Amino acid sequence: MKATAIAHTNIALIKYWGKRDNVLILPANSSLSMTLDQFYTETTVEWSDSFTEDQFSLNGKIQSDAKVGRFLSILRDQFSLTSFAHVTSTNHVPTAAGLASSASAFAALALAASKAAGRNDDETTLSRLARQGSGSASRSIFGGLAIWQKGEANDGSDSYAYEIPTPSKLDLALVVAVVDAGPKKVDSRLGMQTTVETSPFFEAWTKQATLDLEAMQRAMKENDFVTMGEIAERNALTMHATTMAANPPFTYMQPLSLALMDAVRDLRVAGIPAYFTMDAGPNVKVLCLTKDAERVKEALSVHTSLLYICHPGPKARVITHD
Ligand code: 2P0
Repeated sequence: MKATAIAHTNIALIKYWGKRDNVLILPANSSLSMTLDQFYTETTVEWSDSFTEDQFSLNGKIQSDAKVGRFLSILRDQFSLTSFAHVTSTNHVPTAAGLASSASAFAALALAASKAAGRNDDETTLSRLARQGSGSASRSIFGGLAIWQKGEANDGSDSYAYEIPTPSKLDLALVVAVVDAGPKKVDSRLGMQTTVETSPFFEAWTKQATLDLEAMQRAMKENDFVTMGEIAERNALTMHATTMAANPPFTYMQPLSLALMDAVRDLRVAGIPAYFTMDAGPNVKVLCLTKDAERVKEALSVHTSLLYICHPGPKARVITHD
């Protein structure tokens, strides 16, 4: 009753920002992401009747984590188990780079827990499960590019991710520029909830994100990188605009984030197609073509030395099991 799985982080090009159901973790809008080859979580789960409580250790230290505890209860319920679990996770991300992600964590945990329970859940089921740990984890079950469809049902049955083909003629890269390795000032779960409840821009955001996703899929089919980049960049800024109008207002941007965005705009003036995106933290991620990735990295190195060139990565997978 023991299994180890790996899942990679993902970065959304069309963002998930706001829930329509906080308990089942159902999003207000569908999202689209790239799974990254460079950063992943490796997790071992053991279910045993001899355990007297759940236990979770991360990078060698026992943790008390409410989200993991809640998720293990959900898994126990859905797997019809009565035993407790011991969970051991390691984040394979550069030390203190602020890139550890709940997406890779809950995707690896869902897969390892399922396999350790002797199940052979398909990817749709795993994505639906991972979603209940953290929304973005639904996408990390898949490699390459994935869409998390918001679904319509109130029970979450149709809210899961699926893989879509990468544009056939484009060799995509994402350069991650680390701005601040410290903990987030506003946790993403709280940040999106404050936005849903108070931001007058929230409704406009969900409408625009839906249009952006359609336009993004069209651009991808047409291998139109410039349009893809323009949509991703505007989608990220639209998401960040909602936070500035929330009550209390907040932003994830720091001065260095803005400097990096300017550097990306300068690259475009110099003829390099590069477009930024940002999540619930100050790091800036730059979508570009692989042939331009070193040039992008060099341009950003004026502002930060912590830079990583990533490519579309593999799907979540089991590496060992009993
Ligand atoms: C995303 N983010 O689409 C967006 C963009 C952050 C900004 O998914 O509450 O940690 O666990 O479902 O998945 C971060 O939110 O939130 C996130 P929960 P999660 O990648």
